[in-house]
Amino acid sequence: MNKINTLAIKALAIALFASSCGNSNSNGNDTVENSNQQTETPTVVETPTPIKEELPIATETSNEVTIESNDQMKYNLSEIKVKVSDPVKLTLKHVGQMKKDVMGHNFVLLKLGTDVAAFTSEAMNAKDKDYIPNQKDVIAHTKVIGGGEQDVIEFTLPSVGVYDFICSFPGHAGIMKGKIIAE
Ligand SMILES: [Cu+2]
Repeated sequence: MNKINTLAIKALAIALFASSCGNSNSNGNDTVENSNQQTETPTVVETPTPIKEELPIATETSNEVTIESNDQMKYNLSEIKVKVSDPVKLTLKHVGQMKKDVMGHNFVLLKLGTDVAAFTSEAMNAKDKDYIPNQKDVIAHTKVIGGGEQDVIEFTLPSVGVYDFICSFPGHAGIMKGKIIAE
């Protein structure tokens, strides 16, 4: 009977040892699996750079303004803030190189309430008037200039408001437009 008991104890000990080994093995496996998961490279989501379509905006109120126009048919400002009732000195520069019969630009400031679309379409047929079809809708305007040229105008806005300005050279006003805010 003693021998049998001893064998039984040995068997039990082996079983316990084996099971404890098994536990440590499975723990080890778990650790390996975890480390595998950690080393997986995360999916990189590339966000495409948005195309900048908004024009830079003049934020400071100033009655001395320079606005640039270029060969890409653009002004560099879409919003100009000025002080109402004080004279405004505005310089239009053409920083491109193209000639004025191909890429001419002007700056036409329209009175409040003007139908900009109607004025623009009339201007297309007013080449003989430097693309200013009438004076009744216009507060002030530069002449049409080509690359390397500039023109300076002075005007005073009599009342607070948001005034439209455009380039009235044919086909330009859809892009070359903005607001003067008199405050
Ligand atoms: Cu233009």
